[in-house]
Amino acid sequence: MKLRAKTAFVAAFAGMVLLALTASAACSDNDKKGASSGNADLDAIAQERGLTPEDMKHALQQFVPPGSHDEYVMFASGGHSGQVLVIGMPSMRILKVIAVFSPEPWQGYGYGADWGEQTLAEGNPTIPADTDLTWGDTHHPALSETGGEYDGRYLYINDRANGRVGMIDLRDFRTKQLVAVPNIQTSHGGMFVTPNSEYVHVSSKFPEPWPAGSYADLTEYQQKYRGASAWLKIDQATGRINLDESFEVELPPYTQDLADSGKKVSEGWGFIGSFNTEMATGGISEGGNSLEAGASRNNFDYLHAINWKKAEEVVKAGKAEKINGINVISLETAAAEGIFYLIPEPKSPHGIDVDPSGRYMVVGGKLDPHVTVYDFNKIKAAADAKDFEGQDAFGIPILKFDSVVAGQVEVGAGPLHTQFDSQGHGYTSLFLESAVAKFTLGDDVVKTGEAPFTLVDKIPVHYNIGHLAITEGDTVTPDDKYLVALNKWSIDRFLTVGPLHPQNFQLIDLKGGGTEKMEMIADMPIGVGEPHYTQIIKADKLKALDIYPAGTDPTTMTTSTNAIVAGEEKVERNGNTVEVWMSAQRSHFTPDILRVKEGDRVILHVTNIEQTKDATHGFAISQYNVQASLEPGETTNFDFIASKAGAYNFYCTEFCSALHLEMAGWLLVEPAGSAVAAP
Ligand code: RUQ
Ligand code: CUA
Repeated sequence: MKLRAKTAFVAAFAGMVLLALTASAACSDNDKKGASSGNADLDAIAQERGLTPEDMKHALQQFVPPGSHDEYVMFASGGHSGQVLVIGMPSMRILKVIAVFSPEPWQGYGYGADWGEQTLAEGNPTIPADTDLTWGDTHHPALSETGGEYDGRYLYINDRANGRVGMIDLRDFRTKQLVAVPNIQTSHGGMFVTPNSEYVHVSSKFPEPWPAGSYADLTEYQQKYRGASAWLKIDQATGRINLDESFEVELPPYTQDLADSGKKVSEGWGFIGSFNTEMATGGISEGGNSLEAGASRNNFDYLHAINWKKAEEVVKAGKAEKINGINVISLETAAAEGIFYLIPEPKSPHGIDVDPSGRYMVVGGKLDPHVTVYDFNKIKAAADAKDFEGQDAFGIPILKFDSVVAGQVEVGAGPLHTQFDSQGHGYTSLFLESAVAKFTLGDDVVKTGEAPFTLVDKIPVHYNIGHLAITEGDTVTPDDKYLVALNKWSIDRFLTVGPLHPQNFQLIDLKGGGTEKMEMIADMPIGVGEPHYTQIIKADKLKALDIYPAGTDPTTMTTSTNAIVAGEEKVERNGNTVEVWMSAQRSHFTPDILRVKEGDRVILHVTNIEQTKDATHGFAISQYNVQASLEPGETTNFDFIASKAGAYNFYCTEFCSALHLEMAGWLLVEPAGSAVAAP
């Protein structure tokens, strides 16, 4: 099934682009000279399909010939699908959906095999302890970095809904760990990794009664509610998060929003935007104001600047307190130790993005047509000189706006997020205007001779853009090739598929980031969730496995103790437990008849003993909700109770061979008390 669908998709896509490709060649070379008969055909095709020379040029820019590979790989959050999408660029072909927070049957994630079951269970919060979460709202993917460059090892992603973090191992593109981050119920800020992947950061969205797990009425919001900025320690060998070596900084009950990592000159710092420093709690139904009205009264909210290198030292010096299993630096300690500063940002901002030089921080005005650009050198100088305008209600020093701002640029209506090229330009998404604005940063980073802090270009997008991402965009050396606009609405861009429309990714050519105008190349409908953010890595940085070494347990990435080779298959009974070591290869399972008794515990270890690329098998048992994908070399374990008597068919769910349909067997569950003896 999967193979057929994939083939049809690629064929349709390739067919469309080939037409445009060949037609375009006709245009550029032979437009006016008269055409050879071949080119005349192509002209005819272009005419018949109503393609303009411009269309054909764009098709050429996006086209990746059948069998050829994309230059970039985009990791896109899958929004409330809970998953991550892997998309080739520039072709914009979907390469994979990675299961993270939601069960995903085609990958056997959450359907009886221990990899998915354990990973999903590990992500269940301990406070409250009784929730089996089966979805997430993925927002901000963060690739691991070395020296400020994506290194292709790991990918982290946050769950906006439940304050969790997922870790994906890019050796096999599978989720290896879900972490319910203590003291964070909902998350937004981050994810980002520090420039050498020491930590992956996530901060809370809405504050909660503190410490997490207690209760306080909203009337005690200011006194009792708190947020947290979590610095989660990454184990370099496995990519896993180690909570024992992680820490949090307590945050005031503002609504912490986006966040970004310092780099180069600002390395060692993290920045988190906020809104609702008014600490409004809503209450339209209780005689109060709506949250949106209450949260927009003040002229300024606060950008939070956190010195994580200093925080790390403070934790080592024993000045943090364990709360719900993680070291927490209190607001008091953070203020006293010079870890935490507040910087006024024009009201209700969105987005905070650090430029590749690490010097400039750009904040989107959201309701105001400006972006505000801060200068880290000024922030550092003001903090060192204690040049404060005062402190907030929680004792955190507030820097003076005028002392730290570098400039403001009027970019257009609804500025949200900013990305950067290597030529000193920022590119800001304009949600209300449905456009991307390109402007210049400060003198020292602008390489084009344009004046600093000026708008230099704008391109319409379709429609309601949220994030945007540039190839290698969050590194210290962005590739000035493509920009992807992540549009929340598509309205009329695609065939109507019911009232729930696809989201729309749009591919924009950056023309090398110089002074030329941005150019729209292609649309890509996204048929699942609301993808929030993406990071785009050069494809040759990824070193993914194409088969597992024989007998690999994907959970640990080591050889499974239950791996077998052909001939070692066996069944053992121990009281009411039946343990089976099974092999899978084209086109049979060995053993292919399993005899158990009703109520037996069945422990099944299945090894795909093949070492051929793409020779994946599946293993599914009818009526038992068991389904796994067994990639070549993989050993997977199941553990279930044979609770229903009957003869159940099990079969391979991947069309693996000409005799795939014959790759099946029987789970015979003899009724309790049956005279027939199971082994
Ligand atoms: S945020 S659309 Cu959830 Cu990344 Cu600004
Ligand atoms: Cu193995 Cu189909």
